[in-house]
Amino acid sequence: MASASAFSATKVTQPFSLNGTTSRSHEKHQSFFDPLRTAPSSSSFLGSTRKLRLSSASKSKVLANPNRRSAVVAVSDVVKEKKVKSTSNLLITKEEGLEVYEDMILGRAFEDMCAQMYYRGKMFGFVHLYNGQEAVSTGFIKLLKREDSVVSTYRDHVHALSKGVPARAVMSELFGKTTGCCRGQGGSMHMFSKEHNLIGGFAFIGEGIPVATGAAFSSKYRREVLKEADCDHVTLAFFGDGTCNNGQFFECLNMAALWKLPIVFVVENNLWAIGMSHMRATSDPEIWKKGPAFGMPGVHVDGMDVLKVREVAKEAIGRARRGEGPTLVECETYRFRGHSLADPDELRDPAEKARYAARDPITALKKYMIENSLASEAELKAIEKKIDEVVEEAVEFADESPHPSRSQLLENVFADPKGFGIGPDGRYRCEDPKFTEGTACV
Ligand SMILES: Cc1ncc(C[n+]2csc(CCOP(=O)(O)OP(=O)(O)O)c2C)c(N)n1
Ligand SMILES: [Mg+2]
Repeated sequence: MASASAFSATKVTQPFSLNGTTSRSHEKHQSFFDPLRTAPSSSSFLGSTRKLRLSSASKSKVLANPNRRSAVVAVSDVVKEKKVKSTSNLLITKEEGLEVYEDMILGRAFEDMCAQMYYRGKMFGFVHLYNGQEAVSTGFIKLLKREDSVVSTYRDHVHALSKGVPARAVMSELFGKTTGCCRGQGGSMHMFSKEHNLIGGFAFIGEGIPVATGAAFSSKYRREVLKEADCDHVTLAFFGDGTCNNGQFFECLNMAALWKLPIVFVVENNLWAIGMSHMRATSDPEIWKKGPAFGMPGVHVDGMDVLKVREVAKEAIGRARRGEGPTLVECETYRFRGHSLADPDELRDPAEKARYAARDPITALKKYMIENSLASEAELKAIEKKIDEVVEEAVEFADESPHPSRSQLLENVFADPKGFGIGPDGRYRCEDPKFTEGTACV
């Protein structure tokens, strides 16, 4: 059983393995980011660069410090403990497994359909697909309560689906129709649903992190200042590896740790920021290490394995809910398509793509479920068929829905009639002594 202190006792956490309690097909891919490794192997995360090597000086520093490993708490210990106490060796029940499988299939099928619809001219602007990363969205978001919040990026369709926004509302949004979750005004990069506490996709990288931090602050404020004792809402902030080089990331880690906010920072490290390799852009590519630097646990997890992601997510979300503060989780993942549908994806090494394709999180879960008699082929096929129908129906719904009226374009748009900052009297608004009172009417 994951104890309350499993993360909180740690100053530093360590890349971990789950000691064979999850999909055996992934065992050979464990020990990513092991600081004691010097030569990247073809199965490790570091395999994507041939340039990153520990210098012999830093290598001997690491090796000379025998406490380095014992000073850390590995999540494998949490899982081992769970294994001992539980009657089953499995990390998931049949019902949970089927739910997780369905959510990942929905994400994959939805995105594949988006690609088709985009190339048929049904969607406009940039469309960023999530194929390959499903274990992260599903592994985290399916553990949330409805009141919990999710903040996403421009790669946001699947986060919206995992949070329960209906496929038809997401597809309609992509088609720019009035029945979309933002009435067609947001499009691919700006999914939002107040009802589902999806606080937005954000086109600017890093823009969502302060919003998520604010949402987490509001939960804490409601509980501690407004005395809403049952307000234990948690916020998940999803963002990419490239985004971790932006200032907001560091500022928000600081505030979240300082105020012990109920938030989990979930880094989807897919190794690339458009065409920039993570290894070339970041002074220390092990992003999880930045958590302890701010006084919160940092965890690295195999983001191609939904069962491992779930175990880490349970612990991190539990910590946040118990008021123990934030966690930084780095999920090693990979996108199976180009950066966006406008990207011919010619930069990434085909061998790297093939390595990660072989670790497809959906195939891995399917294998695990069948090998452990959690589901039959037929049951999983039935889920795939059901989801195909959901996605087909979403397209039909979106296609038949009306476009917004032209007047909707001007809703919520504010402009000074004579130019930016110039009032109706032709004078600069800032010359008005009452300027600071603002001019907005609501
Ligand atoms: C503030 C800002 N700067 C630059 C960009 C252009 N841009 C779009 S996506 C991207 C890369 C982000 O990579 P990462 O955070 O790893 O996310 P991924 O696309 O891999 O999911 C950049 C630089 C932007 N959207 N916003
Ligand atoms: Mg990336």
